[in-house]
Amino acid sequence: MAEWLKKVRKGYGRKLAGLHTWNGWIVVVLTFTGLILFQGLWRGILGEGRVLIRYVHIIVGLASLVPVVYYLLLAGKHWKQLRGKTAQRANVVIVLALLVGWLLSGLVLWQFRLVGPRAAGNALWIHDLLTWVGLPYIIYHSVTRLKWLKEPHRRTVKTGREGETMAGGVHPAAQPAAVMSRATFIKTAVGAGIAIAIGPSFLKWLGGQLSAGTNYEEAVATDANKLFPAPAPLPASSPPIGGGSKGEFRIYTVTPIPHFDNTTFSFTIDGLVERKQQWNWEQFVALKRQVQVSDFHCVTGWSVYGNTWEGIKLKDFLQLAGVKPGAKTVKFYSGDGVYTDALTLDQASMDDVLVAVMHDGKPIPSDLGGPVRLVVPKMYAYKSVKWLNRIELIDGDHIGYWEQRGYSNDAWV
Ligand SMILES: Nc1nc2c(c(=O)[nH]1)N[C@H]1C(S)=C(S)[C@@H](COP(=O)(O)O)O[C@H]1N2
Ligand SMILES: [Mo]
Repeated sequence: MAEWLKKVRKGYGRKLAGLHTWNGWIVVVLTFTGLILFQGLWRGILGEGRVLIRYVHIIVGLASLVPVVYYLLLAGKHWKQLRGKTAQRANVVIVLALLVGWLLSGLVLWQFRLVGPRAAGNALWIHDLLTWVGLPYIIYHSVTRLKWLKEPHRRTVKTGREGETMAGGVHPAAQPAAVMSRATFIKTAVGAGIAIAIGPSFLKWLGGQLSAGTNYEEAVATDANKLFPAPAPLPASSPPIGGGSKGEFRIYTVTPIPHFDNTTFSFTIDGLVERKQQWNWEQFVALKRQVQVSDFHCVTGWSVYGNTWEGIKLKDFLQLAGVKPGAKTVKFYSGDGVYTDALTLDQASMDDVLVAVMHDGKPIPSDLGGPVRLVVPKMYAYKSVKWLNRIELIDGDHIGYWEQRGYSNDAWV
């Protein structure tokens, strides 16, 4: 055996225990940061803290490679030691598979730019699936392994003097069977608790994966916007020429979801323009629209393919208002009062940048940024401002909401 390997394996039992503890803490940190990243609720509350949490998640995730490799060096001996202990061997395999699966899919997600949206989408799917299957397993594993849950004869309680337990008269293994049932009861309770706590989100996630469009239909059905008349779809939009979008939007917002009616809706173009424009809903819905099919990519890894959007090209708006010579940047405001973003004049003049009013032949529901949202297909979706209600031309630069909080100003997919 190589000298270095001998060194690694010296003090094997102590090292194995240390590894287990370290690994446990890594999983705890990854769980908390991961759940925060997953939960839409935290987006607005944390702001730039979210980007920091993402870094912590990535760095600790990468660091989880260390205990895995270290364990593999000790694995031969450990495996022999577990001969006959099927449950424990299975546990080792499951935990290793989870860690490696999370690590590999996490690497792909981290390098989303290199791998492109398809691979990132698949990696996100695997990362989520492993989480929904693996996390309950690991929680169950750690809770049921707590010392106070073990039957007394399996506890390694040190007695003051050697042989004292024996002298006490009752051999621990001779404890009545009732103790066993207590442990079984608690394990069952813990399992049920986890199922109740995590089950619904898991089923919801699974449902979203299996039946694309359910959430969307729900969002359309419960649309909080009350705007009349409803936009009438063009023939290309209904049925959608894209055949209907494939994938699930995840509803992202940094504010409570705003909604609008005819008295609160308005749409404005101002700043460095020749002719400032303002529309109410009746006027806005009468503007001539176009239909376009495009893909939608979020930086966090999910995509929705083949969306049929219907709306007004941004470049038509710019032409209508007349851009003044000094203008350099097109700034977008959301009706949520918080979110903004910007494009250069060149980017804003791209043919596929759309001020969208309909998606797959239906009004865009409030959850998804309706009645009016920006769509910039060639860029990550943080440029696609939801509840768009104002376009301003400015001479300087503008750093958007997420760009201020650490997202790259270069959003090209
Ligand atoms: N007003 C506003 N627009 C927004 C956001 C937001 O939080 N607020 N999130 C952006 C991000 S990061 C993404 S991925 C998409 C998500 O769109 P969806 O919620 O319709 O899926 O909206 C973008 N536009
Ligand atoms: Mo996003």
